Amino acid sequence: MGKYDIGVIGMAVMGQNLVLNMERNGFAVAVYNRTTSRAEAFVAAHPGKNIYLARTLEELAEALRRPRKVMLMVQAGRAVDAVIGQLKPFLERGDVIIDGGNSFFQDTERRARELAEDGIRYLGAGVSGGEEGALWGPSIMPGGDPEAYKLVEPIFTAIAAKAEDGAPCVTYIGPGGSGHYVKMVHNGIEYGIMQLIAEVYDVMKRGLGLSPAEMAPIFGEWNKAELASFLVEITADILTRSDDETGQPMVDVILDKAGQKGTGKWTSQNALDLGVPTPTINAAVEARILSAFKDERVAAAQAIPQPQHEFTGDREQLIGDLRAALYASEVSAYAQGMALLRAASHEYGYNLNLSEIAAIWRAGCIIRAGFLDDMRAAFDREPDLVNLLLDPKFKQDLVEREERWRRAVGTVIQLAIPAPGMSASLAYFDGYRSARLPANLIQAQRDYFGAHTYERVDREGVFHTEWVEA
Ligand code: NBP
Repeated sequence: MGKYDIGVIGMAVMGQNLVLNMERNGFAVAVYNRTTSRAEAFVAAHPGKNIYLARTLEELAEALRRPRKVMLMVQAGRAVDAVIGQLKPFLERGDVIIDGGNSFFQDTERRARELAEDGIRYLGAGVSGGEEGALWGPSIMPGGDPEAYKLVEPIFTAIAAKAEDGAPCVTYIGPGGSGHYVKMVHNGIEYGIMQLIAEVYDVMKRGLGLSPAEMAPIFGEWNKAELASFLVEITADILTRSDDETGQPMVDVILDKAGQKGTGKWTSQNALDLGVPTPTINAAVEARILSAFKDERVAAAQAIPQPQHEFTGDREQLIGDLRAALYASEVSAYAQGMALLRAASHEYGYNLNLSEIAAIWRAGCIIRAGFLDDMRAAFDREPDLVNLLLDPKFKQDLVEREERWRRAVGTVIQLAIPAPGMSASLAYFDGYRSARLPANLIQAQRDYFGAHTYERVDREGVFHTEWVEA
């Protein structure tokens, strides 16, 4: 009979750090990696710890207390299916597999169904916080079999980040693939916020001609108040860093081609499938895609005359406007993400608790921010809040900043600096609070060329007009 509390498969950076976190919190951990040398090196680098090196999956299974708990920290996609297939013969009914990677939520639904046939319980757990989070306390979003969650709850509660009020940043999210769904939307919001900060940086660079060293204290200052957040904090840090080789600001020697692993794109794709607007997230995904066209952009920059990017107005005012615009745009991005979660909760029967989700994003994760406390309070006050923009606190915040937000977007457009995230965030706000949109004309056009019919403002029914007189 095994004596280890949990097994972790996948000894890349996330797996290793989660194991160290579990061990530090008093759990005995058995580890396995496909390439054994990697696991050997890890265990050898941490002598004296309560970590057992399993060289085979059979050894791993033997080492674990029953019912076994095995957490996968392998690359999302085929690797997860491969590991499950290899591990299953050594498991028994009632054992629990937890996929802690960034798996697509529908893959998680499928795997849970398939494993249930053999009585194996499955959890899909989103883990956010990068390598530091994994080591010192991530935000964890577990979904799936509720009984299985009870078995891993003590471990997850111990290793999760703790919010300022001491609450662990983990909660049972819901059934099926809901944990990975929430992690996907978390990452979509993350894409949005990163893009918004990058746009502000671009205005400071191209519009105001500030050096990274001059920008850093501005972001540092912003991080002390309403914009306090991990991403603003690391931006200030990044901007102070110099390249060891050239002495140049680090950010200036990094090629402007953004990578992506898919979670942002999945969020946009799923939002389109569910019919939920997420324009800031979509803009962020597209901005990363456009950034990858580096050679084409360089050629186009030569071919097409460049306007004057430099700002000649009141510089202090523009910096204040950018601050207001960043905050308001971030709230808009969160509002879109939360509205998507709300729709998915209905569509997939996830029964999501948006207040708890905001609560577990307060610490440990990449999108942690001071205002998540307010967001949690908003969904506490009104669990059925249809949109964060309607919450009294956030509504007031945005209305107060509206003039500066709008002036910032206008200025940035004048300067010909692309700010698709900020513009999309404002357009979402303007569109959402428009009682009337120009969709009446679109309906007329559809009816004109395709006899798609329309509804009327003055009476019930479905109508068609013969637009072209015979
Ligand atoms: P990676 O995503 O780089 O995956 C590497 C691990 O997967 C290695 O242990 C590798 O084993 C294993 N693996 C692969 Br690849 N194919 C396999 C297969 N067919 N069978 C068995 N093992 C296989 O590692 P990571 O960056 O630590 O991330 C782990 C998970 O956590 C991913 O889903 C990731 O998206 C997610 N995540 C990462 C971060 C982050 O900041 N990195 C943050 C949040 C979530 P090998 O050593 O034998 O090649």
